[in-house]
Amino acid sequence: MALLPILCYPDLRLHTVAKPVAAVDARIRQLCSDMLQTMYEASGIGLAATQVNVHERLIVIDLSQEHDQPLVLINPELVWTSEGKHLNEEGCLSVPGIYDGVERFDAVHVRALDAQGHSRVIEAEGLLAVCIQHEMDHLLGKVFVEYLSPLKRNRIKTKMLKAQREDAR
Ligand code: GNR
Ligand code: NI
Repeated sequence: MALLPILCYPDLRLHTVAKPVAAVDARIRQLCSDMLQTMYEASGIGLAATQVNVHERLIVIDLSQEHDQPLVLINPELVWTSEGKHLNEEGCLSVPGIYDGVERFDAVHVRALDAQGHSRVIEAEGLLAVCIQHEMDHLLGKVFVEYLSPLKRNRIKTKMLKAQREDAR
Protein backbone atom coordinates (compact mmCIF):
# COMPACT_ATOMS: atom_id res chain seq x y z
CA MET A 1 0.00 0.00 0.00
CA ALA A 2 1.19 3.49 -0.75
CA LEU A 3 -0.14 7.03 -0.60
CA LEU A 4 0.22 8.80 -3.93
CA PRO A 5 0.75 12.57 -4.35
CA ILE A 6 -2.35 14.34 -5.77
CA LEU A 7 -1.76 16.95 -8.50
CA CYS A 8 -3.18 20.39 -7.68
CA TYR A 9 -4.83 22.83 -10.10
CA PRO A 10 -3.52 24.67 -12.14
CA ASP A 11 -0.97 21.87 -12.75
CA LEU A 12 -1.04 21.37 -16.55
CA ARG A 13 -0.71 17.59 -16.14
CA LEU A 14 -4.38 17.61 -14.99
CA HIS A 15 -5.26 18.40 -18.63
CA THR A 16 -3.72 15.20 -20.01
CA VAL A 17 -6.16 12.91 -21.85
CA ALA A 18 -5.91 9.37 -20.40
CA LYS A 19 -5.41 6.29 -22.59
CA PRO A 20 -7.38 3.05 -22.12
CA VAL A 21 -5.99 0.50 -19.66
CA ALA A 22 -4.54 -2.25 -21.90
CA ALA A 23 -4.81 -5.12 -19.40
CA VAL A 24 -6.18 -5.44 -15.86
CA ASP A 25 -3.02 -6.97 -14.38
CA ALA A 26 -1.13 -6.89 -11.06
CA ARG A 27 0.18 -3.36 -11.74
CA ILE A 28 -3.37 -2.05 -12.27
CA ARG A 29 -4.71 -3.85 -9.18
CA GLN A 30 -1.88 -2.30 -7.11
CA LEU A 31 -2.70 1.13 -8.58
CA CYS A 32 -6.41 0.68 -7.64
CA SER A 33 -5.44 -0.24 -4.11
CA ASP A 34 -3.02 2.73 -3.77
CA MET A 35 -5.62 5.12 -5.24
CA LEU A 36 -8.29 3.90 -2.80
CA GLN A 37 -5.93 4.39 0.13
CA THR A 38 -4.98 7.86 -1.16
CA MET A 39 -8.65 8.82 -1.62
CA TYR A 40 -9.63 7.60 1.88
CA GLU A 41 -6.70 9.42 3.46
CA ALA A 42 -7.73 12.67 1.68
CA SER A 43 -11.41 12.18 2.72
CA GLY A 44 -12.56 12.12 -0.92
CA ILE A 45 -15.43 10.15 -2.43
CA GLY A 46 -13.71 9.62 -5.79
CA LEU A 47 -10.30 9.76 -7.44
CA ALA A 48 -9.25 9.56 -11.09
CA ALA A 49 -5.82 8.20 -12.13
CA THR A 50 -5.14 11.57 -13.82
CA GLN A 51 -5.03 13.18 -10.35
CA VAL A 52 -2.13 10.94 -9.32
CA ASN A 53 -0.33 11.60 -12.62
CA VAL A 54 -1.19 8.24 -14.21
CA HIS A 55 -2.80 8.85 -17.57
CA GLU A 56 -4.84 5.69 -17.96
CA ARG A 57 -8.65 5.36 -17.81
CA LEU A 58 -9.13 4.28 -14.20
CA ILE A 59 -11.39 5.67 -11.46
CA VAL A 60 -12.03 4.68 -7.85
CA ILE A 61 -15.11 5.76 -5.89
CA ASP A 62 -16.48 5.03 -2.40
CA LEU A 63 -19.51 6.93 -1.11
CA SER A 64 -19.77 4.94 2.14
CA GLN A 65 -18.96 6.43 5.56
CA GLU A 66 -17.22 3.20 6.57
CA HIS A 67 -14.92 3.07 3.51
CA ASP A 68 -16.20 -0.44 2.84
CA GLN A 69 -17.86 -0.04 -0.57
CA PRO A 70 -15.01 0.61 -2.99
CA LEU A 71 -15.95 0.84 -6.65
CA VAL A 72 -13.31 0.47 -9.37
CA LEU A 73 -14.15 1.61 -12.91
CA ILE A 74 -11.62 0.76 -15.61
CA ASN A 75 -12.11 2.09 -19.18
CA PRO A 76 -15.51 3.58 -18.25
CA GLU A 77 -17.88 4.57 -21.07
CA LEU A 78 -21.25 6.31 -20.74
CA VAL A 79 -23.88 4.09 -22.36
CA TRP A 80 -26.94 6.13 -21.34
CA THR A 81 -27.65 9.56 -19.87
CA SER A 82 -30.92 10.97 -18.51
CA GLU A 83 -32.73 13.82 -20.29
CA GLY A 84 -32.51 16.14 -17.32
CA LYS A 85 -29.50 17.90 -15.82
CA HIS A 86 -29.21 19.53 -12.42
CA LEU A 87 -26.88 21.94 -10.71
CA ASN A 88 -24.88 20.26 -7.92
CA GLU A 89 -22.31 21.68 -5.53
CA GLU A 90 -18.95 20.06 -6.33
CA GLY A 91 -15.50 20.02 -4.84
CA CYS A 92 -12.26 18.38 -5.99
CA LEU A 93 -9.19 17.02 -4.22
CA SER A 94 -7.11 18.75 -6.93
CA VAL A 95 -8.73 22.15 -6.13
CA PRO A 96 -8.81 22.07 -2.32
CA GLY A 97 -11.19 24.44 -0.53
CA ILE A 98 -13.17 25.43 -3.64
CA TYR A 99 -16.84 24.45 -4.00
CA ASP A 100 -19.20 25.57 -6.76
CA GLY A 101 -22.21 24.49 -8.81
CA VAL A 102 -21.84 22.33 -11.94
CA GLU A 103 -24.62 20.98 -14.21
CA ARG A 104 -24.60 17.19 -14.52
CA PHE A 105 -26.97 14.53 -15.85
CA ASP A 106 -29.32 13.35 -13.08
CA ALA A 107 -28.62 9.70 -13.95
CA VAL A 108 -26.10 7.79 -16.06
CA HIS A 109 -25.38 4.17 -17.02
CA VAL A 110 -21.68 3.40 -17.32
CA ARG A 111 -20.00 0.32 -18.77
CA ALA A 112 -16.61 -0.41 -17.18
CA LEU A 113 -14.27 -3.21 -16.18
CA ASP A 114 -13.98 -3.97 -12.46
CA ALA A 115 -10.74 -4.82 -10.60
CA GLN A 116 -11.10 -8.44 -11.79
CA GLY A 117 -11.31 -7.28 -15.41
CA HIS A 118 -14.99 -8.21 -15.69
CA SER A 119 -17.23 -5.94 -17.75
CA ARG A 120 -20.28 -4.56 -15.95
CA VAL A 121 -22.82 -1.77 -16.26
CA ILE A 122 -23.38 0.55 -13.30
CA GLU A 123 -26.72 2.40 -13.10
CA ALA A 124 -26.11 5.57 -11.12
CA GLU A 125 -28.19 8.48 -9.87
CA GLY A 126 -27.75 11.13 -7.19
CA LEU A 127 -24.27 11.69 -5.77
CA LEU A 128 -22.87 8.55 -7.46
CA ALA A 129 -23.95 9.85 -10.88
CA VAL A 130 -22.39 13.26 -10.13
CA CYS A 131 -19.16 11.66 -8.93
CA ILE A 132 -18.85 9.36 -11.97
CA GLN A 133 -19.30 12.33 -14.34
CA HIS A 134 -16.74 14.40 -12.35
CA GLU A 135 -14.19 11.53 -12.47
CA MET A 136 -14.77 10.78 -16.17
CA ASP A 137 -14.08 14.46 -16.90
CA HIS A 138 -10.69 14.12 -15.13
CA LEU A 139 -9.83 11.26 -17.54
CA LEU A 140 -10.52 13.67 -20.41
CA GLY A 141 -8.23 16.27 -18.83
CA LYS A 142 -11.10 18.38 -17.55
CA VAL A 143 -11.31 19.89 -14.05
CA PHE A 144 -14.71 21.10 -12.73
CA VAL A 145 -13.56 24.74 -12.49
CA GLU A 146 -13.50 24.80 -16.30
CA TYR A 147 -17.34 24.91 -16.18
CA LEU A 148 -17.21 28.14 -14.16
CA SER A 149 -16.93 31.65 -15.61
CA PRO A 150 -13.43 32.81 -16.72
CA LEU A 151 -13.56 35.40 -13.91
CA LYS A 152 -14.20 32.77 -11.21
CA ARG A 153 -11.67 30.40 -12.76
CA ASN A 154 -8.94 33.05 -12.80
CA ARG A 155 -9.64 33.96 -9.18
CA ILE A 156 -9.36 30.27 -8.26
CA LYS A 157 -6.12 29.91 -10.25
CA THR A 158 -4.57 32.91 -8.48
CA LYS A 159 -5.70 31.65 -5.05
CA MET A 160 -4.27 28.15 -5.71
CA LEU A 161 -0.91 29.51 -6.95
CA LYS A 162 -0.64 31.78 -3.90
CA ALA A 163 -1.43 28.88 -1.54
CA GLN A 164 1.14 26.68 -3.32
CA ARG A 165 3.80 29.40 -3.03
CA GLU A 166 3.09 29.71 0.68
CA ASP A 167 3.19 25.92 1.15
CA ALA A 168 6.60 25.83 -0.55
CA ARG A 169 8.10 28.31 1.91
O1 GNR B 1 -14.32 14.13 -2.78
C1 GNR B 1 -14.95 14.63 -3.72
N1 GNR B 1 -16.20 15.10 -3.49
C2 GNR B 1 -17.06 15.50 -4.51
C3 GNR B 1 -18.19 16.21 -4.16
C4 GNR B 1 -19.09 16.62 -5.10
C5 GNR B 1 -18.87 16.31 -6.43
C6 GNR B 1 -17.74 15.61 -6.82
C7 GNR B 1 -16.83 15.20 -5.85
S1 GNR B 1 -15.44 14.29 -6.33
C8 GNR B 1 -14.32 14.73 -5.04
C9 GNR B 1 -13.04 13.94 -5.16
C10 GNR B 1 -12.34 14.30 -6.45
O2 GNR B 1 -11.76 15.32 -6.63
N2 GNR B 1 -12.44 13.45 -7.42
O3 GNR B 1 -11.90 13.72 -8.61
NI1 NI C 1 -11.83 15.86 -8.78
